[in-house]
Order: sequence, then C-alpha cells, then structure tokens
Amino acid sequence: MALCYIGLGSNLDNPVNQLRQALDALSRLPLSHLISTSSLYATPPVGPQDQPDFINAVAALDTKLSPLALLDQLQALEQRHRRRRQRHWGPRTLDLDLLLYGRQTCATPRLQVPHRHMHERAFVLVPLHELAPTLTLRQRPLSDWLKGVDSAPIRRLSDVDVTTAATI
Ligand code: A4P
Ligand code: MG
Repeated sequence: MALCYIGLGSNLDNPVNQLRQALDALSRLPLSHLISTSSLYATPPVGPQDQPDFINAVAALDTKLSPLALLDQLQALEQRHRRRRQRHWGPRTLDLDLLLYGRQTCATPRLQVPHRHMHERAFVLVPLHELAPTLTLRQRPLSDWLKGVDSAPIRRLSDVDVTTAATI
C-alpha cells in the first residue's frame, strides 16, 4: 500500500460538481481506499489570466495500484469528464495530478512524482497542508513552502458555498 496525494482542479461546467463527482469516483477506484479529502478552495488561475477562477482540492488515497496504473485511472476519469486538452494551462473541466506516491520518486516522460510544480503553487499547498500539516517536501516542511507562496487569494468554500454552487 502507498499513501498518495491527488490534486484536483476545475474551472469549467460547474467546477464544484466536477470535483464532487471526481471525489466520489476516487472513492471507488480499484485496489484503493480514499482516506480523506480537503475542503474545496476557490483559486485565481495560474498561467493565462483570461479564464475563470478554479476550484481546487486535494485527496489522500491508499492504493495498491502502481504509479502508472493509478495515472491510467486518473486520466480515464479526466476523459469521462469530457476533458479536452487545448491550451497549455488553459481552462479544463477536470485536471487530476498525482502529487505524491508515498515516498517514491518517478521521473519518466509520462509521469514525474513528486509533481514538478507542486511546491510552488498555493492552490496545491493550501489544501495539502489542510490534510497533512506535518508533511515534508524536498526535505523541507510543507509549512516552509507555504510561506514562500501567496496564499492570500485562496478562499476556502464553506458548506453553504458548496451547496449553493453545486445547484447553479
Ligand atoms: N504527467 C507527468 N507527471 C504527472 C503527474 N504527477 N500527474 C503528465 C499527472 N500527470 C502527469 O498533463 C500533461 C501530461 O503530464 C500528461 O500527459 C501526464 O502524462 P495534462 O493534464 O494533459 O496537461 P496540463 O494539466 O495542462 O499540463 P500540466 O503541465 O500538468 O499543468 P498542471 O501542472 O496540471 O497545471 N491554476 C489554478 N488556480 N488551479 C489549477 O488547478 N491548473 C493548471 C494546470 C494551471 N493553472 C491552474 C491550475
Ligand atoms: Mg495536469
């Protein structure tokens, strides 16, 4: 079993629902057990600015799937959410990133773990810190990495926000 962290992001077609459905699908992955999920966060886009804000979250999953088998499952799930790959870092219905796979590292063309940008992104670090406040990344505590990013514009959605947004 490996404890993995998965980053979820969406900024198209009711992002709150996209994430709720994706979290539900993660809880049904084979050979895996969903341990916990962070709150949902509204986050300004990193990259092109002419796109809507994102909803982001992180999930912790215990799995017996290999890293590549897990990536296959995540990409199949993106496809089920009608993900179209168009612009680099552009808008998407669902993006699933394998952030961490236990303590394992992986550097192949198809998969790099830890995710290559995670330590510099507030939209990943804030929800990850909610789930795993004592985690270390590149031999530094997560809280150190958090101090190095601007988390001010990251807004945690309340239960009321989530219920309202899901019905829009
Ligand atoms: N790939 C390699 N390593 C991984 C990994 N650890 N997890 C490969 C998932 N995929 C991995 O990804 C491109 C390729 O990365 C895949 O074929 C896979 O084999 P993609 O999802 O097709 O394309 P992408 O997501 O547009 O590119 P990239 O570089 O992965 O972008 P990111 O890092 O996912 O960033 N702003 C906010 N606020 N919130 C966001 O969620 N997301 C992005 C996308 C940009 N700005 C954002 C957000
Ligand atoms: Mg991605």
